Amino acid sequence: MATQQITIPDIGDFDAVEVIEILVAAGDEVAVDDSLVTLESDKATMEIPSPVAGKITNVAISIGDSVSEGTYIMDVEVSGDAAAPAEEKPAAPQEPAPAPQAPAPAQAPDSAQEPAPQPSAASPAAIAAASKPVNAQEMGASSHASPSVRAFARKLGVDLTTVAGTGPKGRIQQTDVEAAIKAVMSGQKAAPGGAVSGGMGIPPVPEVDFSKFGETTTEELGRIKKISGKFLHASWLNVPHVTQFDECDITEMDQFRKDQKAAAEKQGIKLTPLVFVMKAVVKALQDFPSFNASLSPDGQSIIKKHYYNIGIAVDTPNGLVVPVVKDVDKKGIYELSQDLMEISAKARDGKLGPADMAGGTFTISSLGGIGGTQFTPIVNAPEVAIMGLSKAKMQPVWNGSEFAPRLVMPFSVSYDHRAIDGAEGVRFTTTVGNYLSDLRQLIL
Ligand code: CAO
Repeated sequence: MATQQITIPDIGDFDAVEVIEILVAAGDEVAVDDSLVTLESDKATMEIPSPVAGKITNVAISIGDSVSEGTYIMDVEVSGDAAAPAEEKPAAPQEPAPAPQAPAPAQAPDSAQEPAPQPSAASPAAIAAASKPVNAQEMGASSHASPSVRAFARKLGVDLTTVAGTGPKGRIQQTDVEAAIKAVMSGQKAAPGGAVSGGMGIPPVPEVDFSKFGETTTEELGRIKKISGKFLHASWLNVPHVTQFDECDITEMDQFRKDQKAAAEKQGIKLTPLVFVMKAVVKALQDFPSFNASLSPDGQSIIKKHYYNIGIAVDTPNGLVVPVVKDVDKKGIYELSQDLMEISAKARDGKLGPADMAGGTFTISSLGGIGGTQFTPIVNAPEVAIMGLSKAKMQPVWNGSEFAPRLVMPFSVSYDHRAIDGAEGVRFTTTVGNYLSDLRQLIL
C-alpha cells in the first residue's frame, strides 16, 4: 500500500481559492472521482475529485484555507494496483488532472437537463420543491451551496431557494436540505415570504403588499366560491386536461327552436339552445361511453355509467354551482326546459340541496347567452369530460357554390387525457356537431 499526496489539480485561472467544505475525513474510503473538498472563488464553486481510490489517512487543510494548483491537501493510502509511487509525482495528482467539477456556468446546463420536479399531490419530494420553478441560473445566483449539495437537492426535488443555509456565510449544507424535507414531511413547510404551499406540491404565488402601489379593499370570498374553488383546484391539478375546440352549424336547429318558441311559451317554457345541446350530447355519450365515465381512484379502470345525468353550470350572484338534470336520455325538449328553468331558479335563489347537485355524469357550461368565442372549461372531476358552449353567430359559410348565411356555434370539450385519447376527443366533438346540425339524427 502506498500513500499518495493529493494536491489541487489545474483549476484554470483560479488562484488562492477558499476551501469551503471538506467532504471527507481521515479513515474514509474514497473511490476515483469522489469529491474531496469544495472550493469557492468569487465566480465559481467547484469540487475537487479524488484521482485515486483508497483510504484517507490525513487531511492537511481546513475550511477557510486558500488553495491554488499544486497545494497539498490530503494523503490517501492507495488501494490495490491503482497505487503509484507517490515520489514520482509528489506535487501533482497521479492521473491526468480531472477537470474540476462544474464551475458556475457549467452548473446551469447540468441543472437544466434534469426535468424540473413535477408538482404532485402525492409526492413529498415535490412538496419540498414547492416554492417557485427552479431556474438553474437563478439557483446559482441566489443559493449558496456546493455542487454535491445541489446534486443532492436535485435528486430529492428540493428547490434550494427555499432552503435556509446554516453553513458559513449562509451556505446551504446537506443537513439543511434534509431539515427542509423533514419540515415538509411534518407539515411545517415554510416557503419564501412565509407563504405556505398548501400541501398541493405546487409553487405558491408570492405574497405582495398591494397597498404599496395604491389603495385596496379586501373582501372575503363567498361560501360557494370557496367551495367550488377547492373542487376546481383539485381538478386542475389532478386531471391532465386537453381542450378540443369545434363549431357547428345550428341554423336549422335554431329555426326549429324559434318555430316552437310560441307554443312553448304558452306552457310557460323558455326554449334555449341549451336543451337541444343536452339531447345531442347524450346521444353522443351513448356513442362514446368513455365520455360518460369516471376513472377508478387507483387510475387503473374506467367506470362507464349507463345513466345520463347532465350537470349544468349555473352562474349565480354567489358564485358558480352545478345542479344536475337527471335522466336526460329519457326526457323530451319541453321537460328538459322545465327542469332547466327549475334548477336555474333554485340555484339563483340559493335553494339547491345536495341531491340536486349529485350524480352527474357529464357537465355543460354554457356562456352562449353572454358572449365569447371559445373557452377552456375545467373538467368537473371525477367526471372525465365537460362541454363549453359559446355564442352562436351568423356567418357566411361556403356551401360549394356560394356563401350562405349560417348560424354557427363555437363549442369546446375539455377531457381527461388519461381516460380519453385525442382522436376520440375530436370524434366526439364532430359527432355532437353533426347531431346539432341535423336534429333528425337524434331519433335514429
Ligand atoms: N348562442 C347564442 N345565443 C344563445 C346561446 C348560444 N350558445 N345560448 C343561449 N343563448 C341565448 C338564449 O337563446 C337566450 O336568448 P333569448 O332570450 O333571445 O332566447 C339568451 O341567450 C339567454 O339565455 P340563458 O343564458 O338565459 O339561458 P340558457 O338556457 O342558455 O342558459 C344557464 C341557462 C343556467 C346555463 C345560464 O343562465 C347560465 O347561468 N350560464 C352561465 C354558466 C356559467 O357561468 N358557466 C361558466 C362556468 S366556468 O366558470
